[in-house]
Amino acid sequence: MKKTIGMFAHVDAGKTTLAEQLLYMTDTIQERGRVDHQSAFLDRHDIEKERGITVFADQATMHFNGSTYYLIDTPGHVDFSPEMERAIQVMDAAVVVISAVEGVEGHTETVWQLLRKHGVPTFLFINKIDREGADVARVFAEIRSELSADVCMITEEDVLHEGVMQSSLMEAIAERDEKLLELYMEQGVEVSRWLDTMTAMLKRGQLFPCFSGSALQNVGVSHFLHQLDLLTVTDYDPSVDFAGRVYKIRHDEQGARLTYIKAMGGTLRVRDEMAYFSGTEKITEKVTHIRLINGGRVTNVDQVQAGDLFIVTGISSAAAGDGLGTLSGGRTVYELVPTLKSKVQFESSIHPKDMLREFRLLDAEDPSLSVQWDEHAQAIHIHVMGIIQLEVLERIVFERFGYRITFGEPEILYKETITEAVVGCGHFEPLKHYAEVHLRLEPGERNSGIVFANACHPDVLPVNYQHLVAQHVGERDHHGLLTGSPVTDIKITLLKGRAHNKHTHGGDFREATYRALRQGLEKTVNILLEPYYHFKVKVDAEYIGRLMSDLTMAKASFEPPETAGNKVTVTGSAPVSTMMNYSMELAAYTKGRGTISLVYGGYGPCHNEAEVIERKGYDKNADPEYSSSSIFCAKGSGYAVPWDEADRHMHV
Ligand SMILES: Nc1nc2c(ncn2[C@@H]2O[C@H](COP(=O)(O)OP(=O)(O)OP(=O)(O)O)[C@@H](O)[C@H]2O)c(=O)[nH]1
Ligand SMILES: [Mg+2]
Repeated sequence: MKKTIGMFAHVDAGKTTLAEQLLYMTDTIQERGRVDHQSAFLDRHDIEKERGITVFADQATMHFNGSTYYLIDTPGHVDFSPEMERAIQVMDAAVVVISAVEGVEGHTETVWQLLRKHGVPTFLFINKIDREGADVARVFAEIRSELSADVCMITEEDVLHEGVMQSSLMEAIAERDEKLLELYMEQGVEVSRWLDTMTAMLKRGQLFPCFSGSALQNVGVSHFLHQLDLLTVTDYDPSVDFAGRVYKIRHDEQGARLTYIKAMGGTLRVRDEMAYFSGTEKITEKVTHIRLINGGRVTNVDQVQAGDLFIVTGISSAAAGDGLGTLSGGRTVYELVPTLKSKVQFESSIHPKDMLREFRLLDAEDPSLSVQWDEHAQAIHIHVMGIIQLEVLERIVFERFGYRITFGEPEILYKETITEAVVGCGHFEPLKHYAEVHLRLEPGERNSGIVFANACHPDVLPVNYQHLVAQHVGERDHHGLLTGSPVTDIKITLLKGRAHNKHTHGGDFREATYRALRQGLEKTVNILLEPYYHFKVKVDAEYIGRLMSDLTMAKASFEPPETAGNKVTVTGSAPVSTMMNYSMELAAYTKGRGTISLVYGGYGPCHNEAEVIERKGYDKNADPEYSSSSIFCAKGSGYAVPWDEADRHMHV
């Protein structure tokens, strides 16, 4: 059997250490590496070794009990969570590691929600029981109240593999399966039947087995591995047509693109053709090499089968999240998105376009960067999760490309949206050009992004032009009127349009679409949005007064404080802009005893809209990339009509 297992957790819970122990135990590595000794098999990069944190989701292969395991170790640091999220989609099972001292932390909850959304069967491992202050019972109770009541403890006494199952575990299963309970009451049930039921429940997300131990001291790890092996079952079929999913993009030293794929079905051989969609375009390309990866080692192979994870060369533009073969066309939408943006700074002797080329490579590997080229200012901007990510990027750019760079102070990534529906029209007709587009813009649900719909009849506008409009709506972030920030949460419907059978050229529909969008924005009400955190702050009772006044200042909304013993917990949501530096302040006034978890909670109306608009100083009439006017043609030459007069001139 082939199984892909991922390690997930809050930073420092012990994912890499546990993975290392599993690899050692299965004879994959001869010596146990240690994160603290900079010798871990899975934290190979210098940056990871120096900082003692995982930055890249690396993988290793191990064999156990006749099965092949692909083990993916993900970063726990929030700044690298997009890398973690990209890995989730290929998991057959996940292991969530939780420290027996720190318990459930902010990022543990984020990881848990994502795993539930993707329906990944999940095991829990309460780690570090050797440390002072470890309390498995307390942490287990926390897990049941904060993550799921369907988590059940499997101790060594339960020993499922020796044909015995403890009655407490049977009870937990029977509670969730009435038929099995009835059968059990009537005639008794074989242990194998209990096991099958439990495995099925795990797959459906109705039950989550929990273990405890010490990854560092090798306590409970063998028991955990045996149960993991017993309870994860996959049924990949190598005989069907090939289906795959891209989970990562990298480049080799020569800049050749390496596409990391998991085969979900079928068999893939070197020189096979592979089909996928890039945007709306269908691409078919030949696979030139297939390689298996194990830590830093890479081996060439002729073929791979369903359930395997491997690297392919020869594929030019499939991106992480894309489906391949019979899965082509499907793409994963990511939830953990950056809330900050920053400018790339470098010496004037380096040509910006050279730097841009390198950043486009990084962008392919981490699409959450959303690398943007500002033609007007000749500057590169990226989206970022946080400061640590920027420090790591500076190193990566130097090591890989030899450029010394720095980043501008990260700024909040504002967005804009509309609050009233409107129809926007754009017409583009300089001499010998022609395109006209009518779009309905409606406020979408918060955090839904831009959604495109088509209500245009093919008799009104031929289908190929309709596709062009769809493409131009989706090809980039569009500037809003207030600050030039990307517009979002808008449903855009193509109502009608017109092409000319001689004069419509490539690019004309882009002009008309952008102008229609912009004219629509001019005609309706625009508001500014900013990112919010969900927060949870825990302080000693004596600090609650200070905390409440700080939260009020930060424009937070929150639930009534909850008291447990001497500790008070406050949960709520607040703008990223007012809370991003609060952890330092909290540590200072609570003398390091207060804890805070900040989890990205989507966009909401900006708390200081007027101030931000003033500070940004965006002039909507001077944006070189956007115009709300339309171009019409008379007596052989084009002339511009301002947005508020353009409707009367439209041809359709
Ligand atoms: N005492 C004790 N320390 C442990 C245990 N497991 C891990 N550690 C230590 O905890 C620290 C973090 O361990 P890692 O394995 O790097 O944690 P991680 O979850 O991979 O961290 P990130 O990848 O940065 O999110 C290291 O100093 C480990 O030696 C354990 O069972 N007991
Ligand atoms: Mg790690």
